Amino acid sequence: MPKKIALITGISGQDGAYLAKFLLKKNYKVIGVERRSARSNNWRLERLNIANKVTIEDIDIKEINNLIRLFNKYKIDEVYNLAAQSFVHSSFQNPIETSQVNAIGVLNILEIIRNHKSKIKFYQASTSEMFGKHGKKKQDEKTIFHPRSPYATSKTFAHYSVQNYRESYNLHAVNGILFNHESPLRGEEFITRKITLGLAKIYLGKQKILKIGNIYSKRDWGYAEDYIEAMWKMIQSKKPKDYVIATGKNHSVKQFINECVKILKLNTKWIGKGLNEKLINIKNNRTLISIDKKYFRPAEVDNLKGNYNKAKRELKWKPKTSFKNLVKMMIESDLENVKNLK
Ligand code: NAP
Ligand code: F7E
Repeated sequence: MPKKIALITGISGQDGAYLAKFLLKKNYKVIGVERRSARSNNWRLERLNIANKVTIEDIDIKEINNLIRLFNKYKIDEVYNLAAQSFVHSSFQNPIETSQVNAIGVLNILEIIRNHKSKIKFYQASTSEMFGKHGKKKQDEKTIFHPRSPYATSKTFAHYSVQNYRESYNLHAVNGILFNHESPLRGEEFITRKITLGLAKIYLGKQKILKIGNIYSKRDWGYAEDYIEAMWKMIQSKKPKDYVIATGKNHSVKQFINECVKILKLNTKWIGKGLNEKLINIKNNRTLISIDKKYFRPAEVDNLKGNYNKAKRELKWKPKTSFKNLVKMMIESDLENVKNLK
């Protein structure tokens, strides 16, 4: 049997790299879409030892004509659309670019698949950020969206577009509503990685202080590789549907920091309130973490906790990695990274 061909947009990102590794193991031919840039951004594929096992095509998903050429070049079976301007904070500074990629970029691909001769399955990277100010204890597939950022509004547009193309043109298109998922390959600007890298540098004497924003927001943090399997299961299912993927537990940013501090066996305490709250080293009273207003967002998503029962029931999926193990894995990886810094 010929190999199935999977197209991954955003292959240079955290999820793209892990998904490529997963699909290669399943004997797919993997084509990756990457934006051309002067510097190679393949470090994740290299870390996973798969950079030479995937075929890279330089395309920006905002450019529909290049996408059309790509779909004519390969006989694609499955598309995983992971490309996005995915950083919520910068979506407030770049709302138009964010929407062009996260909303119109998705519409570009849906239009191509609709016009294509063969049946192509489509996975869209939807997000728990769409729930925003939800007022529910746990969020599931039926929870009403209340997006709180240009990132979330653009992803909500894409989410509804996928549903609309499924209903209107019978496309095999699914939305994976994934809650935050992290790993040693997470981008350094996201809070989990910012904390593990920052504390690893402080621990090894390479940095004095880490400045962050709102430590009271809560997220349902899972491990990225567990979530990749859910993407694949979703797209394989006979009837295309949308699924929430989460752990069902949440923690605050402050609790994430406390877990890191415990692993590093640092003797610390929190003092002060509001913008003056800080984490200090008890031995010498030095500040390790302080609050900086510039990392706050114009509108915050205070807390997220997912109900993944539908995925458990219908896809036989459940998360495997605990919060404690996730934090440990990230801290240990960043200690190694910092030791190897020149
Ligand atoms: P990520 O690390 O930021 O990766 C995003 C990828 O998209 C990068 O490879 C980036 O390429 C690429 N990209 C950005 N703009 C593009 C464009 N115009 N054309 C082509 N490629 C473009 O994100 P991630 O954490 O892997 O997340 C994957 C997807 O899941 C994203 O759509 C994200 O919004 C969504 N999501 C993530 C989470 C999470 O917790 N990680 C949760 C829910 C949903 P460059 O390297 O060139 O920037
Ligand atoms: O922020 C707070 C911040 O940037 C988490 C993306 O993958 O997951 C991610 O979006 C929380 C927020 O992720 C800092 O205010 C405090 O409440 O790590 P984050 P996010 O915004 O939840 C969703 C599901 C996606 O879809 C997105 O693509 O942490 N926070 N201080 C901070 N956040 C950052 N980045 N930096 C700080 O200094």
